[in-house]
Amino acid sequence: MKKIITYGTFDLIHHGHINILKRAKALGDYLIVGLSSDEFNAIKGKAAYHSYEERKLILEAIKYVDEVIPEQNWGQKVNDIKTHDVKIFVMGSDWEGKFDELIEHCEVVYLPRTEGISTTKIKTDLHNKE
Ligand code: C2G
Repeated sequence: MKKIITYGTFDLIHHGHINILKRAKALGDYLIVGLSSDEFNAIKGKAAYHSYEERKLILEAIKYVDEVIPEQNWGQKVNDIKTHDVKIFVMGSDWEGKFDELIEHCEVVYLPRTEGISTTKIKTDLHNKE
């Protein structure tokens, strides 16, 4: 079984998230998502609208996602790749080059981001409509 892994906050799920999950899954047979915990989001300087449990429930309902594990720190990726026997690590192109050290352990693929959508844009657009 060819396992793929990707990581993120996946707050206020939108079509940009769906696109990368769909394309990541298409690279193999089994997609694991390392979902940022609320505590790790604080370290990333992000405050998600939905809690970890709510974001996990939503991700698990997406047909491209086979397993959700918590992402609690920047350094767990190598261990995750080994533990889960991951063949390909996937991230959006905004992370291009940032995780190339993982090439020792698995294939590293950066996929083009979906233009025109982001969680921040959703929040801003909604605020401006008030
Ligand atoms: N993404 C995308 N297109 C968008 C928005 C997001 O392809 N319009 C991708 C991002 O590139 C990322 C994934 O969707 O691969 C999740 O995005 P975020 O939830 O914003 O994740 P991020 O905060 O980038 O956290 O250790 C890695 C970090 O946890 C990544």
